[in-house]
Amino acid sequence: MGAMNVISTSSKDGLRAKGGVGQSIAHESANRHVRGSAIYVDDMPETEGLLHAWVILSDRAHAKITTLDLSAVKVAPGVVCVCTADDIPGANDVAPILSNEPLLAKNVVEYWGQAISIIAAETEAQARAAASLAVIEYENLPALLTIDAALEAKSLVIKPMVMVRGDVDGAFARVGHMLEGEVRAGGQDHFYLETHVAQAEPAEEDEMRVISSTQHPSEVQHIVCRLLGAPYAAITVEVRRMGGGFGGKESQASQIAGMAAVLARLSRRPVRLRLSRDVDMMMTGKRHDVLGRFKLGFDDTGRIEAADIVIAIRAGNVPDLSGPVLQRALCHVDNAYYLPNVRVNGYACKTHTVSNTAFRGFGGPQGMVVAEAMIAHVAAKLGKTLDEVRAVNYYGGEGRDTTPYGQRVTDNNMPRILKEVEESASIAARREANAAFNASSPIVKKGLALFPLKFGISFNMPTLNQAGALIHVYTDGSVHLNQGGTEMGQGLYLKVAQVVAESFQIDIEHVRVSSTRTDKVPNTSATAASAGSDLNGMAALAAAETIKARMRDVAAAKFGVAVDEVIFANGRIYGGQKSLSFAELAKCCWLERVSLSAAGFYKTPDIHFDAETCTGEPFYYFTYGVCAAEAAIDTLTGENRILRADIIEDVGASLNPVIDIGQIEGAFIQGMGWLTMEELWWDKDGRLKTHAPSTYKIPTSRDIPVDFRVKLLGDAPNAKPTIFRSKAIGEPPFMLALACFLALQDAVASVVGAEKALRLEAPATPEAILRALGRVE
Ligand code: MTE
Ligand code: LUZ
Ligand code: MOS
Repeated sequence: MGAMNVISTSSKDGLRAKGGVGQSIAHESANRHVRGSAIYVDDMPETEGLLHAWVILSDRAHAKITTLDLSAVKVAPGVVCVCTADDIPGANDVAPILSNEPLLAKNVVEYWGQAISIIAAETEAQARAAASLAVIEYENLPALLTIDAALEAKSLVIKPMVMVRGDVDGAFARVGHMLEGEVRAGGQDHFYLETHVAQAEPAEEDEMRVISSTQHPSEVQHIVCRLLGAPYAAITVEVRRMGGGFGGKESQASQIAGMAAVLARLSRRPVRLRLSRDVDMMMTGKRHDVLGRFKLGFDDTGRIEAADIVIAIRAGNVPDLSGPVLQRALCHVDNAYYLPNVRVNGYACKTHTVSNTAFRGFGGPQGMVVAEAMIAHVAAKLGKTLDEVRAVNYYGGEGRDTTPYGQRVTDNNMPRILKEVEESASIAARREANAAFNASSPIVKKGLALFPLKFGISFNMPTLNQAGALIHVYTDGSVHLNQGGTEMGQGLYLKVAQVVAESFQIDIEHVRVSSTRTDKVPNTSATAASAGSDLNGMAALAAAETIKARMRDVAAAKFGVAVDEVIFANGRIYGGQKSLSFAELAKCCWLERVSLSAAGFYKTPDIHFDAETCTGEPFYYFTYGVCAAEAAIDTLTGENRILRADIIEDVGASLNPVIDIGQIEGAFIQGMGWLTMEELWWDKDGRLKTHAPSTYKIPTSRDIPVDFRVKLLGDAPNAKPTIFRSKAIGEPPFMLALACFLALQDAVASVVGAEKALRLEAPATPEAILRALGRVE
């Protein structure tokens, strides 16, 4: 490990290998994405005997199943296999962390859209038609649908969480001002372009190959084995790419793969299951909606001395990942602010709705919604701006650098980023211009707001911060790279290939990244927590350096020079006056019987966390970013637009700037969707009514800020020795969209004043804006 941290880019005569780290290269599948030749699971040619699966869903939120009559289903045309909970060969349990989270409901259903039975038929149309013939009768049970109802009933999926630092009650007794407030933000569907899909192919005996659209092949492997009662070594899970995951395929892909695998086992035929958009939206979980309540004590400047906070998230029917999600919400309720005396009580509410799950930010966005509401409430109360209140609360200065969970904030880039955004986005001048505009514009009103982001990088369960890679160098100099991370569009395969190209100093065309497979790199973590390139990049570097050291020895002997005189540069290996191409040296190694294959492993150093007490240093480092957003609202219709957004994001020394900028743009727009337009709506019986794009509005190209300026923070290598000093990028910029919400709130405030504008709830749909304006009930 030690040696790897000091690796620098080697070059000779100023020449660099094409496609090493730091270069802006297009996504490895960009051409295939555009041409439509990138192969997703449902694009695979249909093999002989392939069956298609469908799912029978509950149409009650909470009920006893009194009759389950599948006799008509079983004899329907084309049907080969029908499976209920009782037919599952192993355990009926898909829980990722805990246990008792059924694949198929047995006796009782706990949400509208829960799977009760699965069917395999010769064609998808036959499977769907058969599903509609099921006769199911229920006896309704009382359903808890909302956070409020669950809190009242003390219905939780896991025990409450508490995080405390300092003397909260003592601090309240001392402060000059107090207030109480509340904030809510809705959930969000992942709306990946590719819905959940998997194909299971039985082989000899208990062996099976499962191709799954998953962020977590190892967990799919484990859960398929649990459902089938098979050892892990019998099942191989493979994923080439996902058409988006966004957290939705972290734990829940195992349900879909599990269904395909169970049907494949029972029918002894290959089975494909691809959910339709409607079924995907009804049957699988989303971002947790959140309720925050806080009591704050602060001084005349707005500096917060005491905070007593409740964060409640809607978990749905089972725990799934709600524990770690809530944990991350608690660990981000400080955002960029020092809270000297703070108590946070966290509740993961059990409701009779679909189990919510990981979604970009993983509780961080929910925590920050509460953080920013606290700032906004203090500002409104004191008649100050958000920025004035933030200024006295930021981390930094004597004794003000420790988070509520006890981790010190060392690498604080916030002051620098803030200053750069304030200047480059001409904040002061634009505020004045907006005030003038609002004074003369009776209907359209503008708002402007900044949002500062601090986000902790690493899985908050320390164990998960490990990764592996496997590299083969062939005798023609081409390189086969396999690593534990999955590709969901974020460019991980490319970034890791760049790392390997950099290490070997070969052009990136020579590095081939193959599908992620559990039989090549075992026991992997999900590709999540934005840590994909941090973890797998390091593991791949370790593997490459192992092979490189062997090649170096061979080259030194061949050239008759010392080992440290051998230089890998620009596709060649030099020593003394001699040189060989990378391919020639690979061939020499083979002739000398030197292995050209190696596995690499990495674990993040230094991190630790006690989930019971919510203390420790869970994050290897923090990322920072600032967004300044300007919005306009139509006060008659409530419609809104984001006119301009200026972003500077800290990605350390970027592995690939163009990919990182793409991640920022995509994440930001996705965050905008969450906070300004995407609305999940359940009826009083707990039935999701927004399960298709006709009723669920996600941002389109026309919703992009009219003027959109994204920059990477310059000259800011990670203070920690991460892979080539880069920083994670996948999730953090999602939260920058909070600037849009705050800008809309600012526009509302120009009409009704700052205190009443606090009524605005996320998503800030036209209806929500009209409600905040007091124009509708
Ligand atoms: N980008 C694309 N195009 N598609 C995705 O599904 N998922 C996001 C982010 N960026 C996602 C994406 C989420 S939730 C995470 S955690 C990271 O990518 C995971 O990949 P990384 O760790 O390699 O950044
Ligand atoms: N922790 C985290 C997790 O910070 N991010 C994740 O995606 C995650 N997934 C599972 C368990 N803990
Ligand atoms: Mo991302 S929510 O950590 O998959």
